[in-house]
Amino acid sequence: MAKPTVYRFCAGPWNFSEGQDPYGPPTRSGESFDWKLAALKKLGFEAMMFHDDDAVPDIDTKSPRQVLKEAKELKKRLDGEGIAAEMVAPRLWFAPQTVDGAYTSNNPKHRRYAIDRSKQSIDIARVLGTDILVLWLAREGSYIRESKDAGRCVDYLVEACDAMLAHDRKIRLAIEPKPNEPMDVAYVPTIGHALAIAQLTRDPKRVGALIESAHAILAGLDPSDEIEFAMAFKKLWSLHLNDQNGLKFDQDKPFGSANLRVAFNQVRALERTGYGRNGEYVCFDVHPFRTTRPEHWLKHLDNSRKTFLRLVEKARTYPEKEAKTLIADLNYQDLDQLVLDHLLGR
Ligand code: XUL
Ligand code: MN
Repeated sequence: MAKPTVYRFCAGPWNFSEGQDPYGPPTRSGESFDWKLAALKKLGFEAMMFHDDDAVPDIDTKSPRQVLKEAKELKKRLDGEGIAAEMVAPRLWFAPQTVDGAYTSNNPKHRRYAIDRSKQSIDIARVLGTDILVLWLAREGSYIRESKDAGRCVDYLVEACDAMLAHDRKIRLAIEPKPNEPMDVAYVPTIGHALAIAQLTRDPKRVGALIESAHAILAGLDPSDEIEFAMAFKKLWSLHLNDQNGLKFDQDKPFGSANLRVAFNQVRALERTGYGRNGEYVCFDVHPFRTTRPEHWLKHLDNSRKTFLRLVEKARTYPEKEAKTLIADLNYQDLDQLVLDHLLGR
């Protein structure tokens, strides 16, 4: 039997958000990057994930040389704290060039901007010592269907991936699907879509996925099935655990907050498939509630990990034998109760 996985944890600077939402301003004053780095360390997390402009602020105003210089300085600070860079993700949803899509914009100059910025993110990833480029395809979709050609957009996405794969022989692309928000409908809403795109690229082995619990729930799917599906292809290279209460805006709640059983099944899927055994991190893409006071600023991360580790124990002590007997007997009624009793602690 394989040794139990020792999980390692990760979060991004945006997970220390200040409470702003579309209807109101921040409720906590901003903290510096150094404060966030120290906070991660205090929590005992081992890695940080970065958008390109988390790593190098105001990136579009800086020369490529300056960008690399600042990336190197960041790498030194990370090394000094003993924190690894888990991934880099180009932020392709903020600049005026990405107003109607990045790789799938109808404007060829804007598509070029997106590809160039992605290549630069790969250069940053190389400096920071990670081979994972995460692609959350925020604006690759449509506000109204008639504005774009969905088939052509597949070609554009493949062309963009090919350009990134050609730029660096080692880089791996982890596509993070999400079905909507900010777009009405996204072109890559599920892991199946992401892995299908991978097959069309010049090096399918280097195109995989990142699953976020909330995004899968927004697609009407069970995140544990998405995890098992991606792991069946050996293509789950990163993970954003959080929670989501039904079909509404992306909530990024603490892990297990909305549905403990769905969270348990995700942990069980990770345990069953061996996620983490090749050095993958468990990242929490969670945000503090708007009401959170500064002295409780780290609770959403600490609590997510606490719940995760308790569910690991629940997965490891799950009465497999009893469950097997009930499955063989088609007694799903008692199987259902077995799971509930196990979670409630008999
Ligand atoms: C958006 C989301 C992003 C990505 C990184 O919903 O999850 O934070 O994880 O770009
Ligand atoms: Mn995410």
